[in-house]
Amino acid sequence: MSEQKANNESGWEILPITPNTGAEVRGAKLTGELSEEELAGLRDALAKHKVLFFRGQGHLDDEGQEALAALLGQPFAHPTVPVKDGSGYILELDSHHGGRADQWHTDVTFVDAYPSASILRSVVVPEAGGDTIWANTVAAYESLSQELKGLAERLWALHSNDFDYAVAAERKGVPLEEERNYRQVFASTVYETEHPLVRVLPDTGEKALLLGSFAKRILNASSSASGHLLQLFQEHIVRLNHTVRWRWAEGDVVIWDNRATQHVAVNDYGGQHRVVRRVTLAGDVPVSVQGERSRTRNAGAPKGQLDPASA
Ligand SMILES: O=C(O)CCC(=O)C(=O)O
Ligand SMILES: [Fe+2]
Repeated sequence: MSEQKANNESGWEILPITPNTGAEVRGAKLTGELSEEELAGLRDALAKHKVLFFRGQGHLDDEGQEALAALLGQPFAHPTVPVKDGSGYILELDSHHGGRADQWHTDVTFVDAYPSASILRSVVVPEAGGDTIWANTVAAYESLSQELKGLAERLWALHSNDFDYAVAAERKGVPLEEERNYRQVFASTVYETEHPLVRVLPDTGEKALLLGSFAKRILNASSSASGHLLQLFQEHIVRLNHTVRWRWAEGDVVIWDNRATQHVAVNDYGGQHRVVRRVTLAGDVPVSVQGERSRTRNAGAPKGQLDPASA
């Protein structure tokens, strides 16, 4: 590896895919036993590029992925979806069992301290299609006008995991029954959290927009105004200039900063099989520009027993 290309303390090559979002890392073998230099290099590259792509990590099995997660942070189990059998923290998304994350989202924002990062490994890749796209929510904040930054900094949104699976089931190529089963597990208990639309990231002081498909409405706005505001800011976040798109190969691993990105799995592969496995890392409670922390409204109320005041 030439000096010039080893542009990081890890000794790995870090090749940006777009100027502000996503980099491919070459020369790395991900395990639960990275050196101090590799770990520091990984953290620096993640803070800078927000999404890191690693090809050729076929040596990693579930245990290895969990060991890597434990080295990077505190693994965090999904609040409602059971972990894969025999694993501690692995969430499996299998397209034959309704596992299609085809709406833009940041992972698990319906809880207050949602994950700081996610580690995703591809296990079965469709012959064509099934790419994943990430959007950089720091770049999205920065590209707003001063006026819209000011507005966003004053808004709060309610995030919840409860939504109408029957509506979501209109999606191409997904049998209704398959979708329904998945959604029933996903929203078996209801979580609701109020988050600021702009959070200040603890490590870098960067400001990031916080929305995605778990954001149901803007607080203190009519339902019409709320709908328009959600659309305005969400569409801005996912503008192509803020995104990076990845064509998966088996054995790829992607690590993203879940406080600084949203992502979506493109649902264009019909009945082809696609399997990915994820481990998320525990995060911290967001803080607004004014220094206010996100607020929990419901921490896992059984469905149907929500406080009516919060409906
Ligand atoms: O299937 C994918 O590519 C992304 C799935 C997803 O949203 C996740 O693992 O958090
Ligand atoms: Fe996700």
